[in-house]
Amino acid sequence: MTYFEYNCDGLIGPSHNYCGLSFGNVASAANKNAVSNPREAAKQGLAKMHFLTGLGLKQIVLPPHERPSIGALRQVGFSGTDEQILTNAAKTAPELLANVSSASAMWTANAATISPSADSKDGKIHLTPANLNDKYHRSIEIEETSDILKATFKDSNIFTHHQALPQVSQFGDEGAANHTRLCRSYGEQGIQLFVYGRHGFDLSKPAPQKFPARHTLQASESVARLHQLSNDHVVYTQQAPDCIDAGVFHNDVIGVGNQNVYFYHQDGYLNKQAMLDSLSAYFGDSPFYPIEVPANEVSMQDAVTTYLFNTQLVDIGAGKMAIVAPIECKENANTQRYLDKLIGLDNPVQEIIYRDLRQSMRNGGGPACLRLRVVMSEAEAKGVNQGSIMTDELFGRLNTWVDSNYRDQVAPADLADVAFLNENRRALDELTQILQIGSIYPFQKG
Ligand code: SUG
Repeated sequence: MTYFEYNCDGLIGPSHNYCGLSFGNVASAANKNAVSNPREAAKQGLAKMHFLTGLGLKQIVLPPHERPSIGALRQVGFSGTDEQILTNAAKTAPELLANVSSASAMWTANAATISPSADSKDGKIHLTPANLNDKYHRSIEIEETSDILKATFKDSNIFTHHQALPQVSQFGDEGAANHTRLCRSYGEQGIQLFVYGRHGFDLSKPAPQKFPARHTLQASESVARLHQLSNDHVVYTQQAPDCIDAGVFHNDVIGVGNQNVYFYHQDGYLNKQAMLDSLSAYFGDSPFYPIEVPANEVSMQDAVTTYLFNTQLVDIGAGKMAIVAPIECKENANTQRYLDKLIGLDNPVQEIIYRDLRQSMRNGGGPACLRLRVVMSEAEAKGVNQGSIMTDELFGRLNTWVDSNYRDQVAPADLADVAFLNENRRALDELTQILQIGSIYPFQKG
């Protein structure tokens, strides 16, 4: 049986905007109130997906959420027609409207944590949507994310969908952005690395001082239990608090892994040696390549501005891997020098591919933020909604759909426009037909 890694990318939504909502995310704060270009954003994301399929990789498309979320406004007491609610919120609670309008669900690395069947005691693929409870604008993603995941990973004989963890800070869960599965080959039982920012209950334990640590040890442990992982195939490690204070709000901004490679920054972890020892123990006599980037070659600051570690490390066949990096890594002398050197070293990484994802990067989301990984066999992949799987034809249809439905400029003030809300709903309704995914949006359910 052949197993593949599927990348499930979030299609960037028609109301993609910059409202500066993420405290601790340097790029989001720096671009507050900038004018966005949703059309360009969606096309940059689609081009990345299509490019990866061209490399022989498997790709799934996850649709955007409906934004602004009228349901979220109703939950906090706005009433009347959808149009009245939008107008009233814009007038009386503009900061709330900004929060319920974020296109943040596009970063599907935060949508859920997924464990493949080879790692779970019951041989099923387990999915737990992240509660994202550190930020209000992200916490409202859970319900729609769960619906989208259930509509995409349809077959309940293959996929087990769990509920999100309790919606309190002790169980702060940011999903796969803090989770990496390493393995000898995709179909074998792997080792799952869970990286957390703080202890959920014991406040005397190390934690950052300036920016929030969004993800707790208790969240990671809960997901491992739900997914029926065996204790000797799980590693928990804490991100260095200073690194979070420097703007590394998720582990995928400071480390990325694939199969037998873990690529990470020297100063990323509180107890790095214990983490590496546990990973090495799993690999035993078979090769394991920890690639540590020294701080004197690439500073933490360089890592945060270029997203060197928010790269996709992908298998390109014949034992080789490529790094898919944001173009910003090419524009920074330190990261470019490092990447040029890396492909000459003794490890499977043989190629660096730079992609322009600036529309997403301005909100703090690089190539790896845009994707959620799931390992499936060919047989398991039959349980996925087939209309969501990227093909040349789907790429063409989605590009045409974006061209005819997306604006090329959105300023925060546009989010209050009733015509914009209706325009986006029409577009999303059409999208569900293209993906043949059924009625996933609240406005479609009536
Ligand atoms: O949660 N930005 C996201 C970026 C998430 C990146 N994901 C990963 N690292 N996996 C966040 O901080 C900004 C939205 C705004 O400001 O409008 C935002 O939510």
